[in-house]
Amino acid sequence: MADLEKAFDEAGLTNTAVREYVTYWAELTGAERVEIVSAADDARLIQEALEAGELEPAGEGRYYSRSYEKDTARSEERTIVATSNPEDKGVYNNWRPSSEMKPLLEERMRGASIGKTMYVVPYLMAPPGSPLERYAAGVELTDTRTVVLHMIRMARVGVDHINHLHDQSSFVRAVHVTGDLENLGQGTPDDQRYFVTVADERTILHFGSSYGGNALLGKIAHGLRQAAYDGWASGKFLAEQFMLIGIKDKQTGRTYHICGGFPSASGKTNLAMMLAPDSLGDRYHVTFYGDDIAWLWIDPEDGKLYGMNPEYGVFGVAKDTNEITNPTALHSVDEGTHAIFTNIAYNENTQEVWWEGRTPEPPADITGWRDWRGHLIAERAAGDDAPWAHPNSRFTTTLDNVPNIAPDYNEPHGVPIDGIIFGGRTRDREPLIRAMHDLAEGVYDGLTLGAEATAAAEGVEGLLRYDPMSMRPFMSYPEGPYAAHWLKIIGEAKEQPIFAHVNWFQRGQDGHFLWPGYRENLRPLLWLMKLHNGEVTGRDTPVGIIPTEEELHLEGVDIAPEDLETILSINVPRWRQEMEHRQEHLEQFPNLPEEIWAAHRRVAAALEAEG
Ligand code: GTP
Ligand code: SPV
Ligand code: MN
Repeated sequence: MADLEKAFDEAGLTNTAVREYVTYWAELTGAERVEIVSAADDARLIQEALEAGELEPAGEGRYYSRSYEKDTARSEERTIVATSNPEDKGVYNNWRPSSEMKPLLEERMRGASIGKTMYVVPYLMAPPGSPLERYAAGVELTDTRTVVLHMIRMARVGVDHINHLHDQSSFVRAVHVTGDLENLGQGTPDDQRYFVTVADERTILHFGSSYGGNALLGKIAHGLRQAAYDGWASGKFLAEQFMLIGIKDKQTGRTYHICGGFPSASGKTNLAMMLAPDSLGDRYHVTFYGDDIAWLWIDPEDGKLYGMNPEYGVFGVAKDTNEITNPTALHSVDEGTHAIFTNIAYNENTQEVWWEGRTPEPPADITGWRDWRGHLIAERAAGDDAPWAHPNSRFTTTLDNVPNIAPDYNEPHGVPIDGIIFGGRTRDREPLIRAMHDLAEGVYDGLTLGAEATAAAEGVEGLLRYDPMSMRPFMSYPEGPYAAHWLKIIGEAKEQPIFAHVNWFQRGQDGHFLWPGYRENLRPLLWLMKLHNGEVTGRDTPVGIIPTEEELHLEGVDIAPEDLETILSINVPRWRQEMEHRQEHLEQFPNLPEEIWAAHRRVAAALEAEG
């Protein structure tokens, strides 16, 4: 292994525990070369990827890639959390014993990188100096160059993040082996893929995909599953699939910070990149901290709840992103940003890109256009109207490219949290916004978050299912202790954040969205902050406080009066039905704290008491 030692020395990788870890996996996978990566290598790696045909140019300083056609989203049923303690088994974490999973993954990975380069990607899932830094360091090993390029955009990457660790071995071991994508039986009974987080050993072993959360291990596997487990095991923090924004009131100079969870592909990125509606733009400005993950903790010095985004980039849904819905996102992937698009449509002559919803109609001149699979649109059979872009196609760009990035996003101390929101993709019942009365009701609401499944995961789109706190696919420990950990952490905050449930997706009989959404979503959030400040009172209902029309300040909003009435009211019979489903849903979880059941009974009783 003389070569390896030389490579470590040349790259300045001094952490001996990391050196041992890399050596072990280089031998096991049979990698031909080992290359230690830092963010400064990006331009060279991009050039290599272009030459190898892994990327194509998409205008000046932008790139395009296609994934294998059966590898386009996270696979929830192949994702497993393993530990040595059977009590870690929850309803959603797909728990397996680590003694079973580790040998299985090692067997899959043995010799799988023969002839390939193993890239060593040391990363940090936190701003440097964060109080949670000790949980944030990791080293991803991957055999795929485009995964490295995505990691450089999505995380802070370089050996400095792991050389100076207090405890040299306190980094997450994140091993990614792609495997032979064409022979893995994706979605068949003979599926070979496994995406395993061995949580009590802080080890991630992912085999069989090079797409998104399956392969960028700092993001979902470390930033959510591993971190949620660490936060619980240490008793110190929460790690949630949350966006995090600031709303600056230019008149008073105050900035409110709101974080919140919506299930995958349900609007976090769009909310975090929101422009204020024209009529409110002189007074309010929304700043972006994060769009997918937030870690939350209590600062022992001032007793306040703080939050930060552990990521360094955005892996955003392309579909329906346009000048009207999200101009901020479009600018974050302008030419020169070095953004990477995946699985959208691409014109090989002009290097243009397109996706459904980018413009109302696809490009009229189809010359040179290929769909996400790489097939020429011009050669499609008559009547073939399959989408040009995959519904889970994405763009990847770093935070510095996001036009409304918060000026203090890189500050290690995080930002104080004023509000926590949960939002589903729900076609009926859920009003535009309802604020909770207290912490227990807030956690209860999060646990009963229901939403339609989306294309971000393999499975049936549109199917309604519960998705507690939007963490169902990322849950790493049992739901009862999860609820208790939430009550404990937030309960310690000297100033309690206000909780609310939002829904931008209620629909009419004909399927149209009742609420225009996007930029207008600022209005209910402003109302929430006013409610928190005691400036408005709203209208109390059995399921929370909802705004009156006047309190929402709807000037300039394009909405029919009957639609407005629907989204600002509670359908009591429909809610009574829902309570039965909630009861069943919560009964699955052993050891759910009594406070949660009490909140459930309180809401049920209030609904029964309604006329
Ligand atoms: P993940 O990255 O998968 O976790 O998704 P996300 O929660 O960040 O979702 P994102 O903001 O990318 O939105 C997903 C889809 O919902 C996109 O196609 C958006 O155009 C659409 N969307 C977002 N906000 C709204 C809204 O207010 N109204 C409507 N109708 N659609 C929205
Ligand atoms: C999600 O599916 O919620 C994502 C994309 O944020 S992925 O990184 O693929 O998990
Ligand atoms: Mn997500």
